[in-house]
Amino acid sequence: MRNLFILYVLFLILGCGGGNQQSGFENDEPITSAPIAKSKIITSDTLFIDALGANMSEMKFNKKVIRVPANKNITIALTNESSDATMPHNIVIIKKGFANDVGQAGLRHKVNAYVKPNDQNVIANSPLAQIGETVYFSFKTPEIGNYEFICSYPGHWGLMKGEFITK
Ligand SMILES: [Cu+2]
Repeated sequence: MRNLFILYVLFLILGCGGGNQQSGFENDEPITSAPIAKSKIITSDTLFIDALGANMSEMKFNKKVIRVPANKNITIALTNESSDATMPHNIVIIKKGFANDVGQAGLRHKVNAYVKPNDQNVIANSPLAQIGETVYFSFKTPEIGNYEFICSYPGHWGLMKGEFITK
């Protein structure tokens, strides 16, 4: 229900934006790879990330590096491509070097997608995406710098991680 509400709000916000503006992202690879079916709330500032892998040893994000403009409102759409129902994923943008701290702190906060509320080391996080699900979240990117992203689902952050760079 809460996710539906967030989607509705996003739709209201993003639905008003023009579709012709240039993307502010500079990426080594195309940002968008999403099928048309998801286009309802896609804008040029939506970044698509996939969580891949059918088991604990294969799990990973489809990007190792995310580059975005600093101080800019963006939306991340995370799709869980796993076929294993025991593999929910999220994406958490964190201060560099705090993957284990954030993961450990989130262990007791399942209701908050395994992120400790008001964790000082967390910049933004998505809800949990169950298999086949796409979750969306919007936030203002931090000032110019190097950050990290992880999945904070218990046991995942060792493999599911990457660099988050703003410039
Ligand atoms: Cu995960």
